[in-house]
Amino acid sequence: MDVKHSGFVAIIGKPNVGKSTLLNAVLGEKIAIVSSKPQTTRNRITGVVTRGGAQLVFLDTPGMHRARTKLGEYMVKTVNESIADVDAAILVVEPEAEQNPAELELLEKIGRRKIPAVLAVNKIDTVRHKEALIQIIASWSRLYDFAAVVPVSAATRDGVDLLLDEVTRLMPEGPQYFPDDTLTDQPERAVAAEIIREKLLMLLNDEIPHGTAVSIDKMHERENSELIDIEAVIYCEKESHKGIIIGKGGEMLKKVGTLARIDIERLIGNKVNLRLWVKVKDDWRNREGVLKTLGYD
Ligand SMILES: Nc1nc2c(ncn2[C@@H]2O[C@H](COP(=O)(O)OP(=O)(O)OP(=O)(O)O)[C@@H](O)[C@H]2O)c(=O)[nH]1
Ligand SMILES: [Mg+2]
Repeated sequence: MDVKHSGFVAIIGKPNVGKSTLLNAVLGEKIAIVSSKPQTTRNRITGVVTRGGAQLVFLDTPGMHRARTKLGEYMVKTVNESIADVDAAILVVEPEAEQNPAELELLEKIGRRKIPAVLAVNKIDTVRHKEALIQIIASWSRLYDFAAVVPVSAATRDGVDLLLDEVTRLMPEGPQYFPDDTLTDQPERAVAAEIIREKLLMLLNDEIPHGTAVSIDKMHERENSELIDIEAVIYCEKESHKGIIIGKGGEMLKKVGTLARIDIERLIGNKVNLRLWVKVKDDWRNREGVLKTLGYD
């Protein structure tokens, strides 16, 4: 394809507004994990769309928040670094007229850099009275000179193509950064680890999943077979959490493993033999060295 326009687009917003769901909707493929709990995304996730002579490189970012741990600081830094070198931003918000401090901080940051931005008012499938959107849009528009405002539902894909059109319009002339068929630059290992973390977020309550991290220690295709052996370690913060993650008779860990395996198989197109271990690493979210070995550096 003849790419003439291209650029990097940061997807930003407070936690849990649907940034990762939106990335997946834009790509038409699930590459970013999603959960109903805030602070799901920890790393910058890249997704590439190449169409109509343009290539857009989307950067899904962690939800902007006030960090309480070193991991939190790493996540906030990831947001700030993502904003630093993009051609455009999509600010994703709940269908609400109020802003929180993290959102105001994001607006201030993109404003200072004069980054063209599109406001995506997400979750409109939950808005009963569409007239309410007018007031919401007016409230946000007073705070920033958005290039466009698009009400969307990342969940149903309503408005997503329109959003894509608006963002494409903002792309400067530029080269093709990735081959036509590139979807993400994440290695399979990273995706597999994230899928396991998604299941932990889905199945466990409160702080426990937020205190977990997943490391893929082995990913190996068996000779003369399509089967891939994956060995992964789930790190958690306390001995008591370990017990809950494993569950009675290993039931919880089995559930996590089964759900993760199905998703990993779908993604890599091979049968997978997934083995999970659970280990305790005291207060790892505040230990620089451990964060590094877990890929948060
Ligand atoms: N009803 C509805 N729910 C949505 C929509 N988009 C996302 N959600 C839900 O909102 C929750 C958060 O979605 P995520 O995509 O993980 O949100 P995020 O902004 O990436 O969250 P962090 O990574 O924690 O910052 C999930 O339960 C999603 O299913 C939408 O358009 N409509
Ligand atoms: Mg996310």
